[in-house]
Amino acid sequence: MSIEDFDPIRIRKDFPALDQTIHGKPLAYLDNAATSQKPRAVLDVLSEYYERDNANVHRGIHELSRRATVAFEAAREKVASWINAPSAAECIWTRGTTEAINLVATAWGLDHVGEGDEILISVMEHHSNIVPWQLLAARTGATLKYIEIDDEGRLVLDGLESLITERTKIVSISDVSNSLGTINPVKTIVDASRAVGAIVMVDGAQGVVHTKVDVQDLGCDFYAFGGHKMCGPTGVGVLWGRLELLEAMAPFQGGGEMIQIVERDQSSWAAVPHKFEAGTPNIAGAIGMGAAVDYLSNIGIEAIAIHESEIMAYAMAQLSLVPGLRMFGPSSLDDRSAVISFTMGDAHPHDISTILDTEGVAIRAGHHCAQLVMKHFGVSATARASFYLYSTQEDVDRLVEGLDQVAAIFG
Ligand code: 7TS
Repeated sequence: MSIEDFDPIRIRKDFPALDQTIHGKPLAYLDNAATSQKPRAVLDVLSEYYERDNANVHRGIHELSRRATVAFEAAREKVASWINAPSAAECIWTRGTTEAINLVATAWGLDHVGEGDEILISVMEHHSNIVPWQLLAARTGATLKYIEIDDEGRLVLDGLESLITERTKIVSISDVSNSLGTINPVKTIVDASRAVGAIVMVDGAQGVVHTKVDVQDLGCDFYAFGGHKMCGPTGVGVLWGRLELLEAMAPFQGGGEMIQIVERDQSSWAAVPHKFEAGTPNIAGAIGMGAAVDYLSNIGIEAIAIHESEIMAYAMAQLSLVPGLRMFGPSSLDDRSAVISFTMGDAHPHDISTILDTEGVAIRAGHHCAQLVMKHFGVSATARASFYLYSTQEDVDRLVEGLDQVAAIFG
């Protein structure tokens, strides 16, 4: 779809949850960085699967199992092409971004990271891309290091050579920050990591939602993302990894599906990706995520990105007029995604969010699982509005009107 044909009002009609009132006011859903709403096309695929095709995958020799398996594997092909993975076999179904990062930190990390080695992440990471590496460092004796951020919430990359050294085994970085919206120069980090032979993992939970991601072009080794922020169901996500790395890795969890032969004292493993998919997977979730890829592909991620940057330009301009409002993150739209974190005078972000909720405006308030970002900026929490393909200028106006109520109460 070209941007001329892109019509958020028509797109909104695809999302049943957007069509409701909250406390008597139409819902303005601005919490998309936490999770997106789901289009009818995805909801239908989920219920059709359960009503017609429900069976376990790769197991039964019966028609329903065949259908479920075909749809499950077709969804894998869809998510692979969404990120331009060289092959669907390199895409492992996980519970979400968090599990995908834990998979790498455990299954790759425990065999490749040791005492004296270094793991590099950044201060702006979501806790999902911090805690797994802390656990790995504690288990192996490795050192966890951080790329700092500046006062606009950008990575400080001066002196990157002194951070990424021969001791660095893995660098794990988000392509887009969930709390600041910063779009990170992942390729620069990949180049510096390649120079010393370090592996690069990208936390793509927020990136893949808003822009075209091409893992081959990025040059990273692992890319993690989930379904629920991109119009798909919760509880499903993908780890993409380079085939040679995945093949050399030990399994993450043991159980059914991931074995070739089980003997009393040992077992051998199924081929990638099944080696990493122990137990009954989230079959409906995977199929639903495939349907979300179809839905977004039909609209076109490029048109969605242009729409979001228009909404962001409008929102930043409008919010900059609100007295006492402080925005965090890059001031330029060029390296900023569809997220605005802010504080307002002395009003606590939870109070801002509560007042906005009474006006039907849904935002998130808190530390956004990014406590290191909050610490950097000397705040305990922020309010956060985040936009998506169905966001409109009217949503932004509703937010600004709601903030007038906040100002009226807090002065
Ligand atoms: N990484 C980033 C950058 C994220 O934004 C999130 C979720 C995760 C990892 C974890 O994803 P999960 O689906 O496995 O939980 N971010 C948010 C958020 O900003 N508000 O709620 C969840």
